[in-house]
Amino acid sequence: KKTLKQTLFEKIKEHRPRTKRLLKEYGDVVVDQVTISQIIGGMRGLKSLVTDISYLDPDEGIRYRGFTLEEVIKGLPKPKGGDMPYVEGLFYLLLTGDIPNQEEVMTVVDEFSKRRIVPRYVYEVIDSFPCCSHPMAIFSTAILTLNRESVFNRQYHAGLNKKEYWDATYEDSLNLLAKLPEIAAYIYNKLYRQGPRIQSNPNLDMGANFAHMMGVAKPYDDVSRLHFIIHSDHESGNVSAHTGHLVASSLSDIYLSISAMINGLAGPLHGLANQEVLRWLQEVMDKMDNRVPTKEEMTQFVWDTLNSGQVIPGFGHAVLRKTDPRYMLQREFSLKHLPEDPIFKYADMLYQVVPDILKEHGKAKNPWPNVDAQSGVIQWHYGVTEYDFYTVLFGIGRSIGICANVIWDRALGYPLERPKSITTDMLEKIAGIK
Ligand code: FCX
Repeated sequence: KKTLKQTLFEKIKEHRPRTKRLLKEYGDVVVDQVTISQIIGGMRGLKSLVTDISYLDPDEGIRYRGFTLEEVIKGLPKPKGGDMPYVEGLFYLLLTGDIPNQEEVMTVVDEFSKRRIVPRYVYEVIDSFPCCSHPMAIFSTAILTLNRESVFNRQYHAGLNKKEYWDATYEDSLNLLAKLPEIAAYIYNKLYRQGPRIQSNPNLDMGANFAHMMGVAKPYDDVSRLHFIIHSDHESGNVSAHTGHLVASSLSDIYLSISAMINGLAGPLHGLANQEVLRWLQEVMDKMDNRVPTKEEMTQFVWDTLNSGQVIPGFGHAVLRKTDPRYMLQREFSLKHLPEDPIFKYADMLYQVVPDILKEHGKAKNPWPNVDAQSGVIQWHYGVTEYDFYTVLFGIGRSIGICANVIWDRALGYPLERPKSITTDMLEKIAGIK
């Protein structure tokens, strides 16, 4: 019986010659050109990164290792009685490209369970945070605190061979991923519950264990699995994935890299948008005295937000040009489990009115909803109403994809990332103005 690590190593050995050949024989082949608007405009659309973990098609949405989200959810093994697959199975898929069988998934569940215990000092650091700190700042710091545990650092300083970097990074990644639900549930309890914390249950898979520690009954285990799976990866150029990859490219360990990517995820144009959606909806609800607004009333709220120079959170995307399949999956879940939920009705009303308004507004290249327009709605329904916490959940999911990416970055020997910058003067010369 092969372990995940053995299977991964076989895949790495198969893949290495492909990268080597591209570099050696085709290194000068032109892939893309870069324009001034791309340089000033956040490198939008510039093909300058490589990853095999996932690919984002503007019209179709994300594929993990070639599989659509529907195929991932259908194909991965599920726990007994669950509608959503094991998150550990997703990690297997992202790392190897193969859909694992039940037995293979259980070995990963077992690995995670063995590595889940969080050192006491992490809890002490969390406890010492001043009041009103944002959970993302606490989460990022808790992860950073674990940097002293890094297997990679220890082995690197003992003279680790480059070819083995991925192995130590794999160990660090599993050690960290297994602890993230524990850390997140502890932060949640400390900030919002303050009762005795619910200890984790080593017999449960990641999603079920998280639901158990949060003290939320079924189907919150499936909610957690779905949430972690659909948030795990969105190819390489988004702020969190890119940050994780960039920081790791200097051989910073996985704790430093994941903490950094969490900080990028915490911005309102990226992961924090899911919190912003709920905050915005709450404002609307307050104004409406909790009554579901008419289409006309909602249209007015949306225009008021746009006219005051703010974005509509949960809509638009830098790459996608259609409704986000991650949004649709959550919408389907909501239609099945919480069709009468008032916040869901609000969110659905937004789905009906916002795209046409954004088209009329004429700025956003993509008027359709993204993942963040729905995720908070589901959390709210199951009693997790503290929306400041929502991006932490996104962060657990995203860590899975970024760890897979960094392990492969190291396996394929990707170098330090270091693009070149130029000055405005130089741009003006290139443009022929000067
Ligand atoms: N509401 C209002 N205006 C919007 C908008 C929205 N939802 N989306 C884009 N625009 C505006 C932009 O602000 C920009 O205006 P400007 O010309 O005055 O600067 C213009 O439309 C063109 O932007 P566009 O090219 O379509 O989008 P970008 O690639 O620059 O940015 C994001 C993409 C996602 C940042 C943008 O659509 C946005 O701000 N959306 C709201 C926040 C959000 O939901 N973020 C989460 C995205 C994602 F799913 C995630 O990372 O989690």
